[in-house]
Amino acid sequence: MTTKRDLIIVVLVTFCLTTTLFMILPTKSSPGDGYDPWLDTNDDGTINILDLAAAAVAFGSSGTPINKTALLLELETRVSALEQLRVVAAGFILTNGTATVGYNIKSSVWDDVASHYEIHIAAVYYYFSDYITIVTSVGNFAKHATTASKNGNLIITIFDDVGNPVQGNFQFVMYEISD
Ligand SMILES: [Ca+2]
Repeated sequence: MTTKRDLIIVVLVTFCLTTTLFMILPTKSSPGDGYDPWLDTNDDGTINILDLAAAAVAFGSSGTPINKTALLLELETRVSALEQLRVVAAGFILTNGTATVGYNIKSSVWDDVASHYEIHIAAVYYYFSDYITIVTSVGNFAKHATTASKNGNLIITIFDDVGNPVQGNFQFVMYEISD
């Protein structure tokens, strides 16, 4: 009676012999000839004995199959969604206008005359209604922030609880929605 173990041994021996044969006989197939990336289990661009050996080792195992095509489509959908709503710039700005951490911030200053912060975003001519900019003021006092644009720069004004423009730490994220 042939057991499962015997069958696996037979398969492995067959692969070892096949390996030897493949080493002796030069391959005649050119790269890309009938190449199926789904069969290339180690993703090295070649279907060879290494891919077969991986299947041989896993021979007899079982589990929940995955629908590779559906998985690929799902990933493409997610990437597409990420591309449609893209972070253009972000940062944490201190009271004096210095960015402690920032993404795509070319410069950031406090304008003492205008009483607002002016942020130059790298490679962007900022117009307030072309982007989605979220600003959050930092602290435990009643403050709110507004966005505007001036000469292609992002303008952020922080107001205190009675509506006076003030200095204060804040953080912002700017998104771009693609058409
Ligand atoms: Ca391979």
